[in-house]
Amino acid sequence: MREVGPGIYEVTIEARQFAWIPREIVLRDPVRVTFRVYSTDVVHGLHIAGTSVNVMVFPGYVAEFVWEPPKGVSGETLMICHEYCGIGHQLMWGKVVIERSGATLSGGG
Ligand SMILES: [Cu+2]
Repeated sequence: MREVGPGIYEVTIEARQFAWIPREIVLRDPVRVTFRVYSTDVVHGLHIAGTSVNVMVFPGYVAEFVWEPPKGVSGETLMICHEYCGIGHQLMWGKVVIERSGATLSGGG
């Protein structure tokens, strides 16, 4: 993961039975996040709970998409696998942490 500009992130995630690598992603005041997700084994599905992020991850392809987290989104959430990928599927989760430097959140936007 790298921050290429203020709030502009590029995140590469490896999916494999039964983990996301890295397991935790911390984004400070994210504006635009470009994800590149690939699988080293079978089909997986990436969903970041409570957000619109939901993408299939096929071996041999890179799933690339841009996410602009709404300003009201902050704190910790899970990234889970939503495509059954084997007997350890339910163990396949990670964490996304969004830190906001603003003093107040209106809850909107
Ligand atoms: Cu899975």
